[in-house]
Amino acid sequence: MTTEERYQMAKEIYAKIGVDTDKAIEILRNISISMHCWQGDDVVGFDQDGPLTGGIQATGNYPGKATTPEQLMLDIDKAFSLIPGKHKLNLHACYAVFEPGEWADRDALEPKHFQAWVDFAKERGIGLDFNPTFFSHPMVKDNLTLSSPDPKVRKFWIDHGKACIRISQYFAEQTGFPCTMNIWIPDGYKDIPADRLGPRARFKDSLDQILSVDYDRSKVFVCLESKVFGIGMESYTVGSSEFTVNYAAKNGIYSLMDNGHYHPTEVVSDKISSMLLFNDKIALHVTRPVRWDSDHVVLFDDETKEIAKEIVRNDAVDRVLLALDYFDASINRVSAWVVGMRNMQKAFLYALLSPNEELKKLQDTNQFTKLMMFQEELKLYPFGDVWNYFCKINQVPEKGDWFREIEEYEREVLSKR
Ligand code: RNT
Ligand code: ZN
Repeated sequence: MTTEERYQMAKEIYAKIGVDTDKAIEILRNISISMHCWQGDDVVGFDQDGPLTGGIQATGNYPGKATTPEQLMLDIDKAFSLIPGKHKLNLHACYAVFEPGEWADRDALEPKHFQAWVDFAKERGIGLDFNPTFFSHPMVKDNLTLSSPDPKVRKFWIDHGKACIRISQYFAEQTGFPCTMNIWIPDGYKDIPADRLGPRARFKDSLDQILSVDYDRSKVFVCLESKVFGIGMESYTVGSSEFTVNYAAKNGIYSLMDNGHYHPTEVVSDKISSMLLFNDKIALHVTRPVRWDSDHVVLFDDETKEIAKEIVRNDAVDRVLLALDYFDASINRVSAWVVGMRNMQKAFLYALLSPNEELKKLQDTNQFTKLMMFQEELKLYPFGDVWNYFCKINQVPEKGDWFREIEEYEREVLSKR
């Protein structure tokens, strides 16, 4: 049977439970995910050659990682060619591309240092998102940046934040797509602090100063990402959830929830509805924490599906700024991108192929036995046939067929680096 024939059969099966597969495909086609450039080189970047710091870690030593902007761009293109639909590219400030002999420190970065990425995006008709890089730099002193008691350190990072807002605005103006700019700082303490308020007060003031830059809020969506702990910062994190959610709400910016940044039994899928009730937009980093914030590749697993369901059934596809955030250095890095992106899309498709109104009715009429049965039965519906058809009409390989291209790319390109 051809992919089309299988799709026609699946379409009828879904129609019996009131699900329109054509409509689901149409919605999925327009869901754009921000693909993080940092999976391609283990979060190293091009503006310094020190180690990755900030309490985050990429583990593994798989050969072939990108070490130049040209290589990273080539790898990103390869990944995009195997992912259905059109997506955004998420950059970090440490990925500045300097002319030969040129260099600027983080506090002095300008839009021109990202021109190569702007050209890349414009040629492909995609949008860019951005992140100031408050880690892997000698001015991170004692694990502190925007909350540091040292005025010099704090000023340096405030200037970095301001520079990044200007760069984000440039991205939006040049590409025609709004730019999501996410602030995450690693600041925290390994052991029990003597003062929890002081660092947070300084962080608050630093953010106020960064946001005092004049920028167009319809073009740049500034977000603030929380975290519960980092390696070496186990006892106290300045940018906790309460801090970021309150700061964002009070200052008209957005909260970003990374599903690796909570206690292990807490789930972001359960937080989305509350956040949507009080914010016109929310931002997410989808990742896969294995026992800790390990940033494994996103799978088509229960929590990823549940996150997608919350976005779809709350009619919030246009209100969620969605990015992926993981970095696995132990496997082919291009494959890691493709697997994670395709899995996020599969999770959306799964949610879109669910008779959500019907399920809500069962809940509201106390039919929990039937609700459980139905949700379990749905897992065996011919979802894969719809997914394969979606890949086909978007001109990317179906099933695992894309992996042949990864193998060839590894042979021809990555293994020669
Ligand atoms: C770290 C945060 C942050 C980073 C990226 C590289 O725990 O999740 O988002 O992963 O900025
Ligand atoms: Zn994150």
